[in-house]
Amino acid sequence: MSEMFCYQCEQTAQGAACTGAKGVCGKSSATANLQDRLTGTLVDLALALDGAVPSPEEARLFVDGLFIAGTNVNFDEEAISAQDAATTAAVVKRRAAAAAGTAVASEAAFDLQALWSAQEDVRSLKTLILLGLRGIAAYAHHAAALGHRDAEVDAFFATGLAAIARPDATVEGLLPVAMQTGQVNLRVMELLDGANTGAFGTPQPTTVTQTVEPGPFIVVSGHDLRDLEILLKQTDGTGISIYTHGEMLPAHAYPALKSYGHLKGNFGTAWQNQQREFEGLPAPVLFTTNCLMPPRESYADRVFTTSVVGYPGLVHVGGASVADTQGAVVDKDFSAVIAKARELGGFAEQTTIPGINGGTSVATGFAHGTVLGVADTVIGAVKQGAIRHFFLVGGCDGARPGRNYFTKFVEQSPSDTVILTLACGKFRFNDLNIGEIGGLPRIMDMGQCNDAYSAIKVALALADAFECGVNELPLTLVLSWYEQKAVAILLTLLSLGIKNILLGPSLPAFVSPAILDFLVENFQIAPISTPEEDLARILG
Ligand code: SF4
Ligand code: SF3
Repeated sequence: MSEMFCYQCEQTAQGAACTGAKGVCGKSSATANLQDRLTGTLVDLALALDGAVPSPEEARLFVDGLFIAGTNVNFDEEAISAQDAATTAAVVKRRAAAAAGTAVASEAAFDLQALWSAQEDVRSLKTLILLGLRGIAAYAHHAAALGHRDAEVDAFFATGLAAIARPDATVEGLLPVAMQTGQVNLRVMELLDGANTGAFGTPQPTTVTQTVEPGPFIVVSGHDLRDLEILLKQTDGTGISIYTHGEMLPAHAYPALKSYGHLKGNFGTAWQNQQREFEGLPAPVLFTTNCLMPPRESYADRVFTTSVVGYPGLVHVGGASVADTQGAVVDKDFSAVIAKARELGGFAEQTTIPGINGGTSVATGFAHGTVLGVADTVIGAVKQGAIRHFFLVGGCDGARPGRNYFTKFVEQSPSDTVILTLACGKFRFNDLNIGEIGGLPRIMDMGQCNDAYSAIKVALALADAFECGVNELPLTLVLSWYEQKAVAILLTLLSLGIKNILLGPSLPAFVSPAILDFLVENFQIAPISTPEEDLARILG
């Protein structure tokens, strides 16, 4: 097969779908089709479960198999095939157990083509559910790395996948499943929040330098805090410094991680700038999760992947990253990355990689624990009129030129408004100095996309304090989306009844006109226009 069909992310070709031999992200049709096959096998597993709760091994297959097919996660056909083979074995085992020793008629494998060719509104909702499940899987993966699982979440992988397999599914039948996807995502984000804060403490406001010290160092990208911790342990006392990249920035705010003196600072900005930022880098880069771009030849020899991430030709560090509660040996061994850091030696002199707007440091650590810790100050400031409005300007970044909307929006926001942010879209403005209100910075970084839970918690607490609904708060969500975690988060917000969300830089290709009408009518969701117009309309 040389044709592919993929429309799961914001940069999809012509805003419609990547077809042909290669996607915009660089994914080949062979890889895309293998990912579809793996997804079909996961549907088979869901159907074979027939309502039973997945075993821990089966849950792991759902989590990793769904995550692996996300945007910019894994381009390695061998790795995807191996995941498919392991899932197929689990399907065979389940079917055999269900048949209780009697001969089982071999059932046809689910072909994802059936989804792509369904009636457009059914296809749209089924896609929302599937992509939402991929987002949930990412969060569940990180929580599992810290030893946290949830039976409700595990069971929903099977429920959701079985729903997308139904040939007789209707819009009316699928809408509640899409809302349930959002609710389960809220549960998994809560699980992950508990896992992160339980393991590493409550994030504290922290200013992080973008200056890299001379000497050997390692850049860590992706979202997995557990992998970062393992690497910090293995490099402790070696003279090798660790710098975060992209979504790893909020790691600096966790007490247990910031206690490592060699976790020095942050390198670079959002994922789409990596090819430029890694060019000629005298250090290795470790990708713990997305977003990995096809590496340029000039630096491919220094990029390492681990866990669900993969790219042909890059060195993959295997082994488990499962938390060992007994404090015994951790399987994962980063010595190849460490050896590369020594070989490359780092910069000879102090080197600053400024942010997009020229700033040389960025602040993070304003998760729900911190913001709600000063809730009285915040509430007082709103009541006295010092804070007129809150904006949550957050989400994934990407390469489209229209994304400078978010920088301009923040720059033009009046001085009596607060910008809460999260995920890698913040690199467009987190190095700006736009001042303070009542001792609090006007830009507060709540963390990774994984920490959207923090924003929801703060919004619900504010609504409680003001004795109103979230939609009545002086709060507007201005979200940038790129990949599947954003889909899961959007479904969560809708399932909570949150209205008037502004979404950009473009609306998802997989939302059909009728489903979009439904979202506009029921949730008043709207595309971004210009910062001037949107600010004027919101602030009245
Ligand atoms: Fe295209 Fe995005 Fe799919 Fe890549 S992940 S093939 S860019 S739609
Ligand atoms: Fe998304 Fe890659 Fe930035 Fe976590 S996952 S935010 S794009």
